[in-house]
Order: sequence, then C-alpha cells, then structure tokens
Amino acid sequence: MAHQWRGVLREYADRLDISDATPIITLGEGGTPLIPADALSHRTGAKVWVKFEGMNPTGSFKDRGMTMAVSKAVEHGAKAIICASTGNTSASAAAYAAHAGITAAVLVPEGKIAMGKLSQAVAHNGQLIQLRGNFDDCLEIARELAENYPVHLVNSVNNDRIEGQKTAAFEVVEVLGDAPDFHFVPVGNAGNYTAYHRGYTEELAISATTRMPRMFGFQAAGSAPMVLGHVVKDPDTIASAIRIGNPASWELALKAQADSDGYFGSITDDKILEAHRILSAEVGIFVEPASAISVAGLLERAEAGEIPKGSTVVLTVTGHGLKDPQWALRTADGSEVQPTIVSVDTDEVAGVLGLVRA
Ligand code: AN7
Repeated sequence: MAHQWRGVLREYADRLDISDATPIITLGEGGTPLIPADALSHRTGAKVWVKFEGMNPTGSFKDRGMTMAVSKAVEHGAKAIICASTGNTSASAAAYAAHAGITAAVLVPEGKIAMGKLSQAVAHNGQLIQLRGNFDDCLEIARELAENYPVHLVNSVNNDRIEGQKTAAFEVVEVLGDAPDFHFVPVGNAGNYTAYHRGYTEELAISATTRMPRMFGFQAAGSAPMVLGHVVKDPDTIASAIRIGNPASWELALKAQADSDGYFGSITDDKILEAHRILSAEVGIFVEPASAISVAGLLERAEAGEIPKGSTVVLTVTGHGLKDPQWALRTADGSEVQPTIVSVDTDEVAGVLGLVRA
C-alpha cells in the first residue's frame, strides 16, 4: 500500500514538544515539494530550488504551525481559538478548528484580504470579524481578548506556531542532504523567517547539516519596517499577506539575522508582480503576490552580485496563487489581459495560434 504522508506532528514527533496526551489535529500538512527551478538557475547562475508551500491543505505554510497550535490548544482544554490575520492564518485557523470541533474567531482588516482567503475562513465556519483598521490593530485586539477572555491565541506570538513551522527546514535538508547556502523567505510578522532559522539551528546541532544558510528576508517597499528600522503606521502593498507594519517576531528575527549573517531587503510592488509572472510563466508555479517576493529578492540580490555562482539557493513561496488569482490577469504595463474570442472554426483557431497545416 502506498505510504501516505502523516502530517508534521506525526512525521516529526521526536522533534516537537508533543506527548501521548496531545491529540493530533492534522489535515496532512507538510511534505511539500522542493522543486528545481531551472529558469531561475539560468537567470542567476545559482542552483535554485523552490519550496512550494501552497501545496499545504489550506494553500499556505500556515498549516504547519496551525496543526501544532491547535493540537496544543485542545490538549490544554481550549474550546475556542482566536487570531488576527492578513488572510492565510484565518483560513488555516478556521480549517483546523473545524477539524478539531472547536470555534475559531478571526479578526481581519476590512477590505484588505484576498477573496480566496475570506472564502476559506467563511466556509470553515470561522467567526469572521472585519476591523476598520490594519493587521497590526487586529493583532492588538486579539492579544487583549486572549488575555482577558477564554480564547486561545494562535498567532505566531504563540511559540507552538513557530515550532510547527520549523519542520519546513527539516524537509529541505532531507531533500538536499544539507542546508542550502541561502534561504529566501517573504517577511510579514517575521515568524516564518524565525521558524526556518530555528529548524536549521536544530539540524546543525544534531549534525544533520554542515552549515547555517544565510537567511534572506524580504518585505514590500511600502511595508518594510524591518528594513527601515521602525514601525510603519500605514503599510501599503498589493501583497496583502505581508501588509504588516509592526512585525510580531521582530526581535527574534533580528537575532536570526545576526546568527545567520542574514539580510532584510525591500521590493517594490512592480518588481513583485514581475517576479510573479516569471515564476508562473517560466517555472510553472502559481503563487500569491506576497510569495513572489522571494523570487524578486533573489533576482535583485543576484543582480547586485551578492549571490556567488553555483550557490545553492532555496526560495520559500508561502501561499498558492489561487488564493488571490486576479494578478495573473494584469500585463506588465498594468492593463487587463484581453481574451482572444473566435468563431467555432478550426481554421480560424489555427490561424490565431499561428499553426501551418502539415
Ligand atoms: C502568503 O495570515 O500574517 O513573516 O495573518 O500569508 O511569518 O508573517 C500571513 C503572512 C508570507 C509572512 N507569505 O509570513 C496572516 C499573515 C504569505 C503570508 C507571510 C504571510 P510571516
């Protein structure tokens, strides 16, 4: 019988703080593909691999942390969880809560989350509340509620989330046989940046690897507090997932940067969309805009001469393109892609396709 991937808690039980008393709330997350990206290797001279986290059950990397956070919450008797979200966390929290038979309350910024994510949170019976504010406001309210009411916070300020997410680094090491030279991730709250660093740190400690990858994190130019060194009051970017002005894991991420000789950079929305097109059209991987920032970051750093030829590079792309598909229908000059419409006529279709009869 074919072996089925059992989700990160079972696959990495010996690397996580779980016991026989922990109920395993899983949707089979993790075990995502690490895909060689020849087009990006040719463009940069590095050996580039893409860790496609859109292949998780709810379509983003958040599921790795959510299986852990919800399992531990249920172990401790929680009947309700709460989170603030730019979308993906809310989709994941609602799905895992549904699976566990508990309630999820999700706070999102009004009008600023992608349709696919909103649909998921609603479909999974999340108690969805839109705040007239941004993500940072939502997180403040979620924290206050968790402090004063019987609801369990599952944002990445909850260490269980980071613990679950570190398993992605284990998977990379299993495929490559070592850590890469560079690891690129999008940065919003900087939880995932922190989680990969923790995963690689643990691999190094047990000699599963020979090195710590340089951790390279990227924020959108209009939402780049870690690059600017101060909180951004009104963050703005088309990459709504990372529209975050006051990252929850700021301090932890700075430590990870120092330890890994890492880097934080910013990328304009135009460059994010350009990278989105390259990844879709030349590699065949469809992601949401925030995820394309890993690709844009690599292209920018390679152009700056900062990526030695032959380096092994892993890019995490965090969320599936179907979450927020509208961006694919815009051309480089910002106009809408126009569909080609023809009659039911073989010769006419052949003509449009430029085919010549054999
Ligand atoms: C696709 O869902 O913060 O730096 O509330 O959805 O660990 O925050 C999402 C973040 C990158 C940034 N890519 O990760 C949320 C939320 C995608 C994301 C990030 C997010 P962190």
